[in-house]
Order: sequence, then C-alpha cells, then structure tokens
Amino acid sequence: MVLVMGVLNVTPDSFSDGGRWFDHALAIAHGRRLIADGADIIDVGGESTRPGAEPVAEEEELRRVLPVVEALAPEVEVSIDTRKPAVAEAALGAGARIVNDISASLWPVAAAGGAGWIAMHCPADPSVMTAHARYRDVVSEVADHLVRRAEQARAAGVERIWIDPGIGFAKTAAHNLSLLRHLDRFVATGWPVAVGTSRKSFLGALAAGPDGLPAPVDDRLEPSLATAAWALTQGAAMVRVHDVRPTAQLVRMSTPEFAGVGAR
Ligand code: HH2
Repeated sequence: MVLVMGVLNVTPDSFSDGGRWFDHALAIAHGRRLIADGADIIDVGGESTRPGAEPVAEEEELRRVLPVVEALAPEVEVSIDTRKPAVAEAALGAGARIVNDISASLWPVAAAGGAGWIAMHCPADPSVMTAHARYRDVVSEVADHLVRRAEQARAAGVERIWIDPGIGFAKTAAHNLSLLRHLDRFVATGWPVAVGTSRKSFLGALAAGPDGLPAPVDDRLEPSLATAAWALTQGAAMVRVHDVRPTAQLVRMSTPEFAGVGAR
C-alpha cells in the first residue's frame, strides 16, 4: 500500500502552513490529528526550503523539532526533514526512523542510525535554487543523480531507501510536469519513489480561476489530490502531503483490496 507522509512544519515561514504549528504543543496536537487522519509517517521539519528561504541555524532547528519528534515517535513512524547531519542525528536519537533529505547527501547518518532515507533531488541551496532550474533532459538528469545516490546509500548499509524527484526544487512548472509525466521512469529504476506535490505553486497556476489568477495556497486541495492520484497510479510508493485525510482515503480507494470489496 502506498504510504501517506503527513507534513508537519515547525517553522514560522513554510510556504503553506508557516507559523501554524510553530508552537510545540500545537505542532504535537496537529501531528496527532494527522495520525488520526491516516498518516503512515509524520514528516517533522524545522526549516522552510521554499524558494528564497533563509537558512536556519542548527541550534534553532534542533529547538524546533526535537520536542515534537520525541512526543510523536512512540505513536507513529517519524521522519526528520532536514539537510543538516547534526539535526538528522539528534532526531534519530529522539526516535525518528527516517531521514527525509532534500540534499540527498545524508545517507551516512541514516546508515549509522539504522534509519530509512529519502533522497530528494535539489541541485542547489533553496535560497538560490531558482537560478539552477536548467536541465538538458530533466527526467534523465534527476533520475540518474538519484539512482547514483541510492546505490551509494545501499552500499553504505541503508536498507530502506526512497528516491524523490524534488518537485518544485530548482524546477520550473514545465520541469515539474515533465517529471510527473515520466514518473514511470523513476519507478522503473526499481527504487521506491516518493513524491511531494502538495499545495506547490505550479499547482496554483494550473488551477487558476476564470480570472486567470493562480489558486491561492490554501485552495489547492483538488490539484494536490489529482497529482497524488496520478503518482500512485504510476507506481509511487509514498506521497508527501499536507491534507492527509483526503489523501489517505484516495490511497485506500485505489487499492485492489477496495476493488475486491466493491465487487462482492
Ligand atoms: N517538499 C518540501 C519539503 N520537503 N521532502 C521531500 N521528500 N519531497 C518534497 O517534495 C518536499 C520535501 C516543501 O514543502 P513544505 O515542507 O510544505 O514547505 P517548506 O519547505 O516551505 O517548509
């Protein structure tokens, strides 16, 4: 069954939920709501990586995420969304079991901690990544890069590995659509594929209203669900989403088991 990863940003400035779960108690309560809604994994992050975001100091990132990881880890599988080795290591110590790594470079930390690892493609620091949205062949370049990293991680002893094309990370809308259209190429590598399209800005443009204005960030549920549905029909193993309840239903409704029940 496709895994639903629920996003929990303990940040003041994330692009869609910045500031909403910045307080630890609110973050933990939201995490529990996402579990009740059907999340298989809660992805705790303490640094926004939206285009142009300012980096966060290590100490501050640790302060943001550790109490939340500690509180939720006994209740659900927790991933830590970070690009800092020390934050990943401390989060694994606090109970996290997956490193969700937008730098695709932290496999040694995952290997040392016996954790799973998500290798996401992002060729430059988010503060400057928009200028790096240049590819000759976006699908081949991203897939080749991720496969090389996944092979290194496997050789280092990481057992659970996912590759993620990094939708919206140094990608234009055309690149994002191309990666989604050719998701089967990622699936065909044999590595489990994770995909995160939820509420991202290219969806706002696609879901523009009759006035031509992009759909605002809090009005992108339908395109988020449509792209999650596309990803799972193409063979993705995990979808990373803000709206867990409808996505978990979508996943359940798309399984052969459900079809079997319907046929009885
Ligand atoms: N997208 C974001 C953050 N982490 N991790 C993976 N594996 N795949 C993604 O597509 C991905 C990710 C960006 O979304 P969000 O966390 O909601 O926003 P922000 O970076 O502003 O906190």
